[in-house]
Amino acid sequence: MKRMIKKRNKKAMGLLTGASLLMSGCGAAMAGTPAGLAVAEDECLVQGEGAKDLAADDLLVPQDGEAGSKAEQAPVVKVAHIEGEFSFDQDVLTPDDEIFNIYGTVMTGVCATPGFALEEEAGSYYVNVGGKIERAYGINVAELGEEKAESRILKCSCGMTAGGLSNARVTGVPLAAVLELAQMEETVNCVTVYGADGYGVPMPLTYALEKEALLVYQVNGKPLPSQDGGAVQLWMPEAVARYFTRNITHIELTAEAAEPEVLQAGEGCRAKINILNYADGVAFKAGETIRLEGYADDYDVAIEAVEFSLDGGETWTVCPTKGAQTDRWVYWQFAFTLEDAGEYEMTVRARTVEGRESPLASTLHFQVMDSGQ
Ligand SMILES: Nc1nc2c(c(=O)[nH]1)N[C@H]1C(S)=C(S)[C@@H](COP(=O)(O)O)O[C@H]1N2
Ligand SMILES: [Mo]
Repeated sequence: MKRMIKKRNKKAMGLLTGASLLMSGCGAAMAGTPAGLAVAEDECLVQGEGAKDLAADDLLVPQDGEAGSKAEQAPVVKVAHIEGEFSFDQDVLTPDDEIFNIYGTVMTGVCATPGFALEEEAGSYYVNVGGKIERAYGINVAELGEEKAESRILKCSCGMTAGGLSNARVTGVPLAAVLELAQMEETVNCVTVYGADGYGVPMPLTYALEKEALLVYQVNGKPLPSQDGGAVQLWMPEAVARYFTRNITHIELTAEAAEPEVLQAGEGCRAKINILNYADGVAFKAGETIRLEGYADDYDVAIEAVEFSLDGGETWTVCPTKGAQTDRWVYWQFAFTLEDAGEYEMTVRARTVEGRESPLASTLHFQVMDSGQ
C-alpha cells in the first residue's frame, strides 16, 4: 500500500511552516537564492522511453474504490511529455500537529509502539549513562543544551513503511557531548539508547558518532511530548527511524563480540515519493494552474530527480534536484496546466544518485472540467 499518509484535500501551502517554496521555471537559475537552500537549476528533461520498472498496466490500476468507479466511466486521457514548472526546497517543515502522530496514529502496530499517548506532561531531560565505563553518571540534556545545543533541520524516515516521513527543526545536544564524560573501556564498540518502554536498538558507536546523532528535546521550537517521564528523542541523520528512540531514559555502552549491523530500510521503502496536497478524485478547471507538491527521500542516498508521467509511465518528464542533501527531505512542487476536460492520472517517482527508482510510484487520479462548468 502506498498512501500511508492521510491526504489532505487542498492543503494550502500556508500550512507548512518554515521557508516558503521558491518557484523557479525549469531552466531559470535563481538569482539571490538564500544560502543553504537548494533550488533546481536544470531544465526538466522529457524522456521518450517507457517506464522500465513500472508496467503501464500496473500504474493505471485504480488505487481505491472511488477512483475505480470513475475510471470505468471515463477512460484516462494520456498526455505525453507533460511540461511544467518544477522547484524543490529542503527546508519546508512538517506541520507541528503532524510530527507526533504521523507514525503513531497512521502506523500503529507497524512502526510505532501501540498505545503511544500524546500526553503533554512535564517530561524529564535526565538521561543515565552506563555500561563498560569507569563510573555511571546521569546528565540533564536540556541543561547541557544551554552550552552545547545544536539546532538543525532533519528528516525522520521510517524504514518499514513507504510513508512515514517528516522534516523538522530539532534542537538537542550531540550524543558525542554526552559521551565525552564517559571514561570508556577501550573495547566499547556498541551504544544502545533505551526508551522508557524498554525499546532500544544497538548500533556501532562509530556510526552514531560519525552520523552526529543528537539527543533532541525540542522539535519545531516545542518541547517533545513525554511518556513515563522521558522527554528526549534520539535523532540520527540519514538513518532509519527505528534508531530514533523516544522518551530516552538511559544509554548503555557495551563491548560486543561483533559490531552490530547498521539497520537498512526495506527495499519497498527506498526512494520514497508522495504527493501530499491532493487526494484522488479532486477536480480542476481547464486552463487552471494545477500545483502538486510532496516529498522524495532515500535515507543516506541523495535524490537526483523527481519524474512525472501523465501517460501511465510511457513518457517521463525528469526534473533534476541538483544539490539535494541527504539530511533533509526533498520537498518538490510541480505546476502545469491542462486545456482539455477529462480524467487524468499523474504518476510521480523519484530517482536517486545510485540510479534507484521508486519501487512504489505515487499517483493522483484527477479530473479536469471545462472552464464553463
Ligand atoms: N521508545 C521508543 N522509541 C521509538 C520506537 C518505540 O517503539 N519506542 N519506535 C521507533 C520507530 S520504528 C519509529 S518509525 C519512530 C517513530 O517516530 P515518532 O517519534 O515520530 O513517532 O520511533 C522510533 N522510536
Ligand atoms: Mo519505524
